[in-house]
Amino acid sequence: MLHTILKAYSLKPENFKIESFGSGLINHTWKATGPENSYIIQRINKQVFKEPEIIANNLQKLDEYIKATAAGYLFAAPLPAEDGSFLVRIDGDYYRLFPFIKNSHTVDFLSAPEQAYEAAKQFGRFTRLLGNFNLSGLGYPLRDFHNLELRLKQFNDALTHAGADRKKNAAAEIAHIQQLSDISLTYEKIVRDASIPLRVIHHDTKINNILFDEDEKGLCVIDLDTVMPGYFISDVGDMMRTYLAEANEEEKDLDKIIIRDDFFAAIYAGYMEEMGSVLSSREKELFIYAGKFMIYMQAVRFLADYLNGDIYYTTNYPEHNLVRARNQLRLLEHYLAHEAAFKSMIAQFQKQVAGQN
Ligand code: ADP
Ligand code: GN1
Ligand code: MG
Repeated sequence: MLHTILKAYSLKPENFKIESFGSGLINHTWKATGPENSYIIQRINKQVFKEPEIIANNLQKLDEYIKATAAGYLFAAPLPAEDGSFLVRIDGDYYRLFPFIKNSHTVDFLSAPEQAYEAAKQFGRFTRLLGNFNLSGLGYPLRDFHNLELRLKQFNDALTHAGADRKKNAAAEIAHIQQLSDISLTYEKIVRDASIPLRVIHHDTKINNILFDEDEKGLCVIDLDTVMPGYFISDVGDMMRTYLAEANEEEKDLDKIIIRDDFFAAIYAGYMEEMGSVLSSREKELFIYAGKFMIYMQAVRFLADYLNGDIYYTTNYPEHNLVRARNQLRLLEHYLAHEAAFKSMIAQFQKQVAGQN
């Protein structure tokens, strides 16, 4: 089957060594290593992305815009197949091919604040360069992807339908989610008042969605399936969620979840270097809220999936989603305790910037 895909791109399968690649939870990825060029083959998860054509259209439009306005920017777009299409359909599944970006690598854990800075700068640059892109030209591959109000509703539906065992196992986490539900109010007000603008947002700013070069400098952002109109809090918040602690969402030993303030400073510095002159003052006020928003939403999503019987995220053991939810709730608790420290770091940055001007 993977051979058929390579052929659809006029490549000779016998020249390639194909292996599973990466650690994403949604799509399936392979690396096809060839004598000169290598490629990433990806099967789109059709349970999640019901209309993969929307992704292909979005990426094509964004690629054209970038080529016209920011030549030289590395945009990790898929390649056209022999017939010109950006998706290949085989046995009801959709596949695409990307050039494997040479001398690049991803990391699953951040060991130095410089990595957070590089990643934040890349994600900030992405949104900045697409600042004048006409949003009406972008489709929604996932409707309401980061609609926290709806995620809470889905969580409540899951709770209504969950089996007694799962509900009992998750009793403490369910109560915790319910206690913190006010986090959604700020989001709901943002939407109601349209107080901050929609922008071209990546929506999955995990560290393994950044390619680094051999000197650990950021090369580009990848995993563009969820690129669509959204709020900047999604991208900044997911960086907070995934960069601040060394232990990631898979960690079972919750005592290993420790927030590193210097990583917060690095995210702020990197993102603001690109977006500081673009964000409105209201958006800037929401910088810290972004982390609460995303960590909370991820806890809600993992716990809802546990209650639903693990139908969305790949799981490797029975309580995997429950452990992930517990992990995210612990991270959120620490995040809330660090808010004052984050505020004073931002104030210090602003003083420095004012001093420079
Ligand atoms: P998922 O949606 O499953 O997270 P990704 O698009 O992030 O899938 O790809 C999974 C992994 O494959 C990435 O974390 C990265 O290591 C690698 N990868 C993806 N695209 C490229 C590329 N163009 N060049 C090099 N590596 C890539
Ligand atoms: C999924 O595809 P991947 O693993 O990068 C998910 C994100 C979650 C993330 C949690 C389409 O991302 O929203 O934050 O898992 N993507 C989708 O690890 O649901
Ligand atoms: Mg990814």
